[in-house]
Amino acid sequence: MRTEAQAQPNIALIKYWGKRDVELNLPAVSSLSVTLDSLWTKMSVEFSAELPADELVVNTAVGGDMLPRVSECLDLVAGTERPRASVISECNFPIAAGLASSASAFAALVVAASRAAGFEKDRLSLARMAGAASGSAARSLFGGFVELLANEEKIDVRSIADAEAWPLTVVIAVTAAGAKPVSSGEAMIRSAESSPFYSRWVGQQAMDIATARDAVLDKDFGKLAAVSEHNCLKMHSVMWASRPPIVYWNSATLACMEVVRQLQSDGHAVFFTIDAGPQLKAVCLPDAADVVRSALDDCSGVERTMVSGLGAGARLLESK
Ligand code: 2P0
Repeated sequence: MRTEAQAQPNIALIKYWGKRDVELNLPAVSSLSVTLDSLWTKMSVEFSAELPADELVVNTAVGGDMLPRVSECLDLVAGTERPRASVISECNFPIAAGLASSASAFAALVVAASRAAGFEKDRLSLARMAGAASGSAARSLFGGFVELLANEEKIDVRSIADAEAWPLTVVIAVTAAGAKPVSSGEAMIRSAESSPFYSRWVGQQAMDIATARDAVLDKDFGKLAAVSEHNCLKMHSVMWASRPPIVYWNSATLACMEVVRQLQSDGHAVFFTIDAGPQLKAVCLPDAADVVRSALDDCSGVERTMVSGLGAGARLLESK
C-alpha cells in the first residue's frame, strides 16, 4: 500500500544559520518560523521487498540528486534493514531555490514513511527525523509560528502559536527560480569557519528569538518587523563576510527591498525576509496583501509572485 503525506514549507523570521554538530545536524542557533499554507510538497512512499533499490520520482522526473538523502532519511525512519522504497514527490513551487523545498519534502517524507512502515510516532519524534535530514524540515511538522531550539543534545522544536492565532500573509517575489549555487548546508559550514561575524551572530540570537516570540504573542507587527529584518540582514552579513563570500541576492532582490521600504513609508504593514536564494518574502497583515503583491509584481526583475497564508503542520493524506 502506498502512503501519502503533505507538508508546507516554512519561512524563518529569525534564521537558522550554523550547525552546532554537523554529524547530528544540530543547529547552532534557535530559529523562529511561520509555516505556509498554499505552497506544498506531497510525498508518497511504498516499501516493497521486490524492489532492488530505492526509487525517487520528483514531479514526474527521476530525482537522482536527492535520492541519497531520501534513502538516509528512510533508514532513520524504518531502520537500515528495511525493504527498498518507491518514493513519489510532487511539489507546486520551485525546488532548491531558497523557498524551503527541502523543509516541506523531508517533513512530508517522514510522515508518509513512518506510516508506511507501520509506526505510530509522535510529532516531535517525526520532527527530529526530518531535522536530521534538513534542519529547517523539523519546523514544518508544526503549523503556525514554530521555534526550533538550539538544544545541546537533540533536535527540539515546538509550536508557539497556531496559524489562526495571527493570520499573516506572505507574498513571495521570485527573482530567479533556478537552483542555488551553494547549498545552505555547505554555506553554513563555510560561514562558521571563515566569517569574522559568525560568533557575534550566534551570541545575539537568543535576544532576537525572545523579542520575536514576544512580538508574536502580543501580535505586535512593528516589533516583529524590526527584529525580523535585522536578523535577516545579520545572517546575510555573516555570509557576505565569509571566504569565499556567499551572496545569494541578485539585483532584483535589492529592488524588491526598495519596494518594501517604499510600502513601509507609505504606511503599509509589511516587512521583508530573504533566505538562501534570491527570492524576497514580504510578510504583511492580510489587509496589505493586495497592494504588496501588486507593487512586487511591478518590480523590475520579478519573474512572478506567489501568495500564501499561514497553515498547518505535516499530515497524512488518504492512503491509496
Ligand atoms: C532557515 N535556512 O532558518 C535558514 C535561513 C536558509 C536561510 O534553514 O543543512 O536546508 O539541510 O540543515 O534546513 C536552509 O537550510 O539546511 C535554512 P540543512 P536547511 O530557514
